[in-house]
This record gives sequence, C-alpha cells and structure tokens, in this order.
Amino acid sequence: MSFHSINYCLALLLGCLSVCVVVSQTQYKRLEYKYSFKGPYIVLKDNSVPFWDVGGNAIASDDQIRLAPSLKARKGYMWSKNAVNFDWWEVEMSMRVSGSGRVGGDGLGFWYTTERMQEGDAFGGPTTWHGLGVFFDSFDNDGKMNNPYVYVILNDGDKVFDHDADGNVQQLGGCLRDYRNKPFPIKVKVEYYRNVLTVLMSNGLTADEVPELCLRAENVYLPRNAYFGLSAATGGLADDHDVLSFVTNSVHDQSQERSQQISQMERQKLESQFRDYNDKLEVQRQEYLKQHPEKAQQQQTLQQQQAGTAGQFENPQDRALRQIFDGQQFIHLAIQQLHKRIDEIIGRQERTLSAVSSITSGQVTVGQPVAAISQQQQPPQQQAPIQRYEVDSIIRTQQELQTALRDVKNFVADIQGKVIQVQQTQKMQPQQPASYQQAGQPNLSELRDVLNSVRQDTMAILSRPQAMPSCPAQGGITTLWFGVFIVVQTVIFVGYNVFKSSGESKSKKFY
Ligand SMILES: *[C@@H]1O[C@H](CO)[C@@H](O)[C@H](O)[C@H]1NC(C)=O
Ligand SMILES: [Ca+2]
Ligand SMILES: [Ca+2]
Repeated sequence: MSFHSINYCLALLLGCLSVCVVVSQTQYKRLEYKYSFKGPYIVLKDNSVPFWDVGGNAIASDDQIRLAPSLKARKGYMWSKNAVNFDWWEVEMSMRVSGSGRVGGDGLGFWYTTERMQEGDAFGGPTTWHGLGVFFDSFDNDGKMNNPYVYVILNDGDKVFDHDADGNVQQLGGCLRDYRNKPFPIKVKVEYYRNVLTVLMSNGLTADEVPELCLRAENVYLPRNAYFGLSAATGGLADDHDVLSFVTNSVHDQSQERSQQISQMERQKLESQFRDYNDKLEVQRQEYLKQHPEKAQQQQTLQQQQAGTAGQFENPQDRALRQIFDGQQFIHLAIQQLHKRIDEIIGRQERTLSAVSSITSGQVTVGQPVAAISQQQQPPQQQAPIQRYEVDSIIRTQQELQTALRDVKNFVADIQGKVIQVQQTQKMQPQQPASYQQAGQPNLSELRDVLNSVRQDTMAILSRPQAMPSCPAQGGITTLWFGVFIVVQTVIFVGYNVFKSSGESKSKKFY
C-alpha cells in the first residue's frame, strides 16, 4: 500500500506538479510542491532548483543536493523561495552522510526560520535565528563521547549557537543516533501539528524502514511565514552531506464538507471571473469591428454564408470543424499583422543602420590624416539645407544609439561584476589551506577524537587474549609489544602532522 501511495505522489510530483490529497483518519494532508524537491530531475538546465535558492558550497545535481562536500571547512545551504503559508506541516526527507573516516564532521541542519540564506556557525546555517533548527551533529566538539547526536534547538533570536559545546545547554531534546555511512539513505520526518513537534528517523539499515521516534515536544510555537532550509558544514573533518529528497505536506484538520464548501466557493469565483472575461472579450470584439469596418463586413458575409448554407443544419462535428477553421483564420490574421509589424521594424532598422554608417563614414574622413581635404569638403555639406525629417531621423537614431549604448554599458558592468566574483573566489581558494594553517597545530579536537578511537581499539584488542588460552606464556609479551606499538604509532602520527604543517608553511613561502 505504501509503495502505491509513494508511487502515486511521485507521479503527481513529477507529472503535473498538482495538488495531491492524502486522507488519513482525521488529518488532511496536501502535498506542497513549492516546498519540496525529489529526484530524478531535481535541477533545471541552468542548474537551479525550482522554488529553492542554493548557496555557499552546495552543489545541486539531478538526483541529490550535496550541501557540503567532503573537503575541509565548507559550508552550503538551500532555502525555499516562498514563505510557508500553512499552519501545520510534516516534512519527509531522505539524506546520506558519508565519509571515509571513523569520525566525521561537522553535520547537517534542517531549518524552519524567518531568516534565509544566512551563512553562520550552526552547520552552515545562521548562528542565531527565529524558529526551528533540527541538527545532525556528527562531530563531538565538547568531548562528551555523545556524537553523532540529533537534536532540536528552538530560538527566538536570543541564542547564539554554541558550536564548541554541541549546543548542549540550548537543546530542547534529542537522541543519540549513528546516521553516518549507512547502506541506505536515512529517512527523517519532522512533524509540526497543533504545536506538537515530532522528529522521527530511520536507521538506514534496510530500504523500507519506517522512521522511529527520536523526539517529541509539546507547546512548541513556531513563527508563521517562515522558510524551510537545509544546510551542512565541514571543519577539520569532512563528510559528504547529501539530501536526496525533501517532501512537504501541509496538514489540515478541517472536515471534508468545509473543504468542499471552499472548493464550491472557488468554483463560483472562477465562473464569475470567466463570465467577466467573456463580456470583456465581446466588448473588445465590437470595438475592433468598429475600428476595422472592412473586417466587420467580411465577418458579416462569412456569418451570412454560414447561416445560409450550414447554419441551420449544422451538426456538432461541423460546428467543431467550423470553430477550428475560424480559429485558424484568426491566427492567420494575427500572423499577417505580426508580419507587417516586423516589416516596419526591419525598415526602421535599415534606416538606422544606413544613418549610422553615414555618420561613421563621416567620422572616418575627419579622422584621416589628409584633414585639409576634408575641411575643404565640409563647408559645401553644411551649406546644404537640412530637412526637418532628416533632423528627426538623426535624433531618433541618436536615441536608439543611446539605448544601445546603455545596454552595452550594463553588459560591461555585468561582466565586470562576474570578473570580480571570479577574482574573489580565486583569492579565497588559496586562503582555505592558509586558514587551516592559521590554527597552527592541526585541529586539536580532531586529534583528540582520533586518539580516542585508537584507545577504544586498543581496549578492544587488549581484552581479546582471553579468547586465546592456548598460548598463555606469550600473553604478557603480546601486551607489552602492543603497548610499544601503540606508542610508536602515536609518535609517528604526531610527528607526521607536525612535519606536514611545517612542510606546508615552508611551501607557502614560495607563493
Ligand atoms: C576542528 O574540526 C572539527 C570537526 O570538523 C570542527 O568541528 C572544529 O570546529 C574544528 N576546530 C577548529 C578550531 O577549527
Ligand atoms: Ca559538533
Ligand atoms: Ca558532544
């Protein structure tokens, strides 16, 4: 059943992008396509996502949005273009966070806020905001060994997201879930219905999981007319943060009668609009016929002919044919008129062109080295009487030139802007390794986390010799050996990092 309803919604979403009504017992849900996206064709030809703005380092492609790529210190985001115009909603999204390391960073944010497209410290989204943030925090910045963690922070603009503490005193609640590197995308469902906020998510272990409860909070008051957003950020550690789909349903609790009433009202409104339009059309037709008496005659004779021949015996098929014929004739007329206009325009263009070429040729003779000759030639030209229409045409030509020049100016300004942008991005790119180096020592918390995981490995291995009772004499030696090995490995690791950073700073001097 769920397969069918998914298929149904998918077909509608892709097909006519119309409104799909899914009825459950008491809630009425409606797909809101202006706040949704879903593969396989997320982007248009110009790489934009319909109804969404994508910014920062986010990359939109046909089947997913990569909010942040697995490169150091990147931030990306996307926001719905339209503010939400319904009270209650549920969003189902499917996402993938993957990286080659045992630990990754920094995480992904789901937003419902009154601000949009602001880059800040909360996983690429704003640092402080009005509304809701649901965060998938991969990296353990506060060292409490409690990440990846999923949590909600509500904000009235008074909280400044505390990245170093994983927002731990700011949370409304959350759950410990490892969502990184799972075989299937994680399904996340965020519901906001009658001031109850619910966050559910799947484990990504099988394809057809139902999301399980992560958090439920009552008495949540979110602002109206806010925007949906997604963001992600990487730091010293970097994962790929991908969102494959984002499907928003508005949730209504009105009874079906009321919705029918509304649709009836809408129908009446549309019908009256249609009548108005028809009346206007008729008035315009009469006016047109008044202005063009020869057409009116044509039409009259046409109508008379029709009345005389087929009018009385016209059957529906003939009528349809005649209507098609009329329509085609109308199109024909319109095309003829267009043709006339185009001819006029071309004529004017040619006149302008010749005027321009005469002006430029005049300039060329002035600019010639044999100025004496042209000076001799000029007086007779000036003496010739100038006609009024010539002056007019020159003025017109000048005006046209002016607009053309303005266009060119805009164009140049546009290009300049783009060049500046390119320069800036070029400047930024060498800065990124530099800013990484500004931290001097490689990111300390990252090092700590890696050491933590090494320690965990050691513990796991040390507790294993019990499983090998056959060689008890060697047990002590193995442990000793292992300790030595770990120390050597750690020294090599730290040494390598120091060597690498000093090597990078040396090579930096060559720039
Ligand atoms: C170190 O890396 C982690 C993980 O990417 C990040 O959260 C943290 O902000 C980084 N610290 C510094 C000082 O850049
Ligand atoms: Ca964190
Ligand atoms: Ca933590």
